[in-house]
Amino acid sequence: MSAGGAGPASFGGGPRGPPTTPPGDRPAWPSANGQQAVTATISVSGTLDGGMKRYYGSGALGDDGQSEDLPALFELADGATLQNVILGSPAADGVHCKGACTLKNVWWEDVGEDAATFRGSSASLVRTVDGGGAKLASDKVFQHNGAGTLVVKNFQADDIGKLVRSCGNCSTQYARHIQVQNVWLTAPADSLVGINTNYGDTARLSAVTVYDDPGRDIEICTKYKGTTSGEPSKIGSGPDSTNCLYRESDITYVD
Ligand code: ADA
Ligand code: CA
Ligand code: CA
Repeated sequence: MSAGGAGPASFGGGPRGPPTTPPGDRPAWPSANGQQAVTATISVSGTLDGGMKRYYGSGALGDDGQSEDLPALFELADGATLQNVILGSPAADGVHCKGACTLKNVWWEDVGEDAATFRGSSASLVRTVDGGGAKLASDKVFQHNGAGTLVVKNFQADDIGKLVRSCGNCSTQYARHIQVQNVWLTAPADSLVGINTNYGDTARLSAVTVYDDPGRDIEICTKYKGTTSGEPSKIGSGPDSTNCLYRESDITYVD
């Protein structure tokens, strides 16, 4: 292969570059290229490319528990990109995004309270998670607390609670839209996506592969009645034409 066109063959692809794998192929979990303790939240505006370094919490960020209001290892400004990063353990509250941020090829080896939280009050906001993966989430991986859309694509998750949840009880609630495309989920897990139908949430799912769930225990799209205080109540699950927008054929099971 020549060094022209799409770029030198030594760049892109593989565990050290951005995902170039076509839809359908699950990439290998990457190995870290060095590591760094994070003792104070790293603010990101523009792009932070970690070169596949592992970042793990220490000191004030050394909490591996499930208490709410933990600080994040990375806090992304509106428009920021975090890429080629591994979050090790402990990971506290992972990544916080204030607006239309992008997480590209970001991997969580042992999710903290959650992996990433998305905020921002504009209905036109779109944030994107492209590539990467998450393991060992006691509860949620992606917490959508803002308005607008969250896209998760080319992502793998293994032993989690929920992959994406539209906040069930945030004090300000919004209509939230979730797109999950080309995602590999390995049991155990409670749910792929959880949405609040009473606030007009939608989830569009395509090319989802579920591994090791012969009992079909994982809920694909769980519907709740969200609240602004107290616990949300579960209404049901499964595809429909208004909120959980997918067909059974969008989900492939590999038992
Ligand atoms: C839980 C909690 C929310 C919010 C969320 C989060 O769902 O009920 O209020 O704290 O976690 O962002 O982690
Ligand atoms: Ca939480
Ligand atoms: Ca959290």
